[in-house]
Amino acid sequence: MSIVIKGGTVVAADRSYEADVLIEGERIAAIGPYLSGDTVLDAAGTCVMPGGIDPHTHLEMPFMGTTTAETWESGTFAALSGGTTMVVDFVIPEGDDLIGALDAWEARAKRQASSDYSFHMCITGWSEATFDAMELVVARGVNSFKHFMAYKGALMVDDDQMFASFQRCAALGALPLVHAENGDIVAALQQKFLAEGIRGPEAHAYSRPPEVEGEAVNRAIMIADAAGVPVYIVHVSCEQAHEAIRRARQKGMRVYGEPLAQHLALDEGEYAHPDWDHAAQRVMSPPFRDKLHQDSLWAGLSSGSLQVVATDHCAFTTAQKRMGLTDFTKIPNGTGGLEDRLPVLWTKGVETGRLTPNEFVAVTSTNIARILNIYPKKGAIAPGADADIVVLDPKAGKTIRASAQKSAIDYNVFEGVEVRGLPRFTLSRGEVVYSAGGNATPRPGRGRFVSRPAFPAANRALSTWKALVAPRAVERDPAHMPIGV
Ligand code: DUC
Ligand code: ZN
Ligand code: ZN
Ligand code: ZN
Repeated sequence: MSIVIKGGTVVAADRSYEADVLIEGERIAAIGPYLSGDTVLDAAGTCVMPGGIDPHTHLEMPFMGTTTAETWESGTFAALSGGTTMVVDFVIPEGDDLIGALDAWEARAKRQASSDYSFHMCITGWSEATFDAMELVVARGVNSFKHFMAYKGALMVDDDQMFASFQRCAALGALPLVHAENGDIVAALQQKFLAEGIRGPEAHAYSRPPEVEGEAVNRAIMIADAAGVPVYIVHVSCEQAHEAIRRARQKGMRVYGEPLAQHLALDEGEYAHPDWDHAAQRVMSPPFRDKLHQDSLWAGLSSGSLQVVATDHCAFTTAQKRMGLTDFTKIPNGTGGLEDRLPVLWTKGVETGRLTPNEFVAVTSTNIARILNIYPKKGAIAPGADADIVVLDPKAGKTIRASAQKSAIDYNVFEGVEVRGLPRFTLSRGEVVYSAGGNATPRPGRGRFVSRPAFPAANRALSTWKALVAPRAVERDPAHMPIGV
C-alpha cells in the first residue's frame, strides 16, 4: 500500500519546490515529479510540510492540587487535527522516583496516544538516587531534563541543585531545559498583592514581571556555562529573556529559546478582562506580555535567536480555574494551544510577513527535531524519514471556537480568532490520521514512543575555556608558604 501526495509545494526549512511525495509503509520513499501510488491525496494549492512537533505539553499532569484535563487521547487527537504529529510531554516525578514516573507516563501514553510522543524528565530536587536515575532515564531514550526556577516550595530547584543536575546532563550527553522565573521574587510579589487586596487574575501578571524572567534566564545560562552544557529555555515570553539568549548565542554558547504561540498572539490585556473566568482561563506562567515583548519574540524567530514555537499545552477546565476564585495564587497555571499552534502561527506569522513559509517549518518542526536529536527521522520531508506530514492549505480558514475543538476543555484562549492555514490532511507514519473532509479518525494506542539518543558531542564542544585551562593545584615551594599555621 503506497500513498502519493500529488500536486503540492514541498515546503522544507531550507527551501520550497514543486514535487509529489511517495510514501511506502511508514516512511517517505521518493520525492519528485510524476510519482504514482495506490492512493492519491490531492495537494493542489497546498504546502506539504513536515508534521508539527510540539515539544512542550502537559497531558494528564498532576499540578497545583489538580490534574490537567487534557488526556493523552484527547490531546494527541487535538494535535493531529491541527497538523502536529508528535508531542514531547513533561514527566514530573514524586520525590526522586524518576523511573516510576516515567513508567506511569509511558503507560498512559501507550494506551491512548494517537500521535507519536516522547518525554522530558523533570528534576525537582537533588539526591544520589536522582543522580543515578538520570542515567537510566537517558538509557530509556529521554535525553532532556527540565528544571523549574519557579514554583517555590513545590517544584523549584535552587542554584546548587540546578548546577549539580546540569553537570550530570553534561556527563550524560543530555540537554537541560529551564523554566526561568525567579521563584523567590514571584513568591514575594504574590504575598504583596494578596496583602494589598489585589486578589484577581490580573495580580498573576503583576507578580511575574519581565524582570523576574530576565534575571532567571541570565542565571540559568551562566550556570549552564559553568557546567559546560547547552541549555534550552522554555516559554520565552519577553525581551529581557530574549536579550539574554541573544547575547549568549553571540558569545558562542549553545542556548536555545522557545516562545509559545499564545505569547505571540495574545497580550496582557487579557488579564484586565471584566469577566473573571475569561481572565483566569488565560493564567499561565509566564503571563502574556505587551506588544513590545511580542515584537521582540517575532524578531527572534525571524533572525534565528529564538528557534522553536511550542504551546506549553497545560489545559484546565473553567471549574478547575475557579479553585483560585478568591486567591489568584491558587488558579492552576496553564493554557491550551496544541490544536491551534500551526494555524495561529501561519496567520499571525506567515500571512503578516513576519515569517517565511520555510521559517514556519523551521520553528514548528525541523529546529526542534535537530535540537532533540531525532532529525531527520522527524522534522524532514526526505526519503527514509518517517512520513509525518501536514498538507497545509493556506487558503482554508475558520474562526476558532471551543465548541468545535477536539481538546477536552470547555473554552479556548484563541476563541473568535480568525485563522487560515488549516491542514487538509495530516499523516502520521504514513497513515492518514486527519482529513479536512472528515473521513479519518485516529486510533488511540497507535502512537509510538520516539527514543532520543544522547548527544555528547555538543556538550564536549561547548566550553572551550575548560579544555584550554585544565584546573590543577599550584605546587608551591615551602619557602613561599606562611609559617606557623
Ligand atoms: N506554566 C504553566 O502555565 N503551566 C504549566 C507549568 C508552567 O510552567
Ligand atoms: Zn514552565
Ligand atoms: Zn469572556
Ligand atoms: Zn510547561
